[in-house]
Amino acid sequence: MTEEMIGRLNEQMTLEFSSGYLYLGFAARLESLALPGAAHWYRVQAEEELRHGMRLFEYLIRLSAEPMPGPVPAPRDIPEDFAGIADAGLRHERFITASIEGILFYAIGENDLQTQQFLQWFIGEQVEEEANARGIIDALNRADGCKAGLMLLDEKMGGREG
Ligand code: OFO
Repeated sequence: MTEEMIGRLNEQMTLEFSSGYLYLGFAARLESLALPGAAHWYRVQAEEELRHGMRLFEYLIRLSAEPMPGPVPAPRDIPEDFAGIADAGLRHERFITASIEGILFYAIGENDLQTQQFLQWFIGEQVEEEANARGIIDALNRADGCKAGLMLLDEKMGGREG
């Protein structure tokens, strides 16, 4: 594995941890907005992001490369309302998908078959991540500002298991 590849995987690992931090920021804002179910959903998502980061951590170790977690920035510009948060979540997941695809294309160029195979899991996971983010936006659109619809969505999101 090249130094460049190790650097890219380390960067992705840090991005996954950063995603978790961002979603914790979302959860905190949603608690302030009295939407505990949606806040719970993003808390669980934050834990999932930690597991994504750990997959990269363990992969680097398996290949005798040292994982080097980078600085995780404080979540900034958290939107003021739920609709803004949902949009920001989808934008973020699209950014993560593009980042993973970039590493995969690099692995293809390097004939690094192991990393190509390792990244396939993330490619599939990102389909799910984007679908979940779109699902929240769609549900909010269906509620169309109706308080009862919003409460129902909040309750449903509160049922997410870890
Ligand atoms: Fe790790 O999938 Fe979201 O960011």
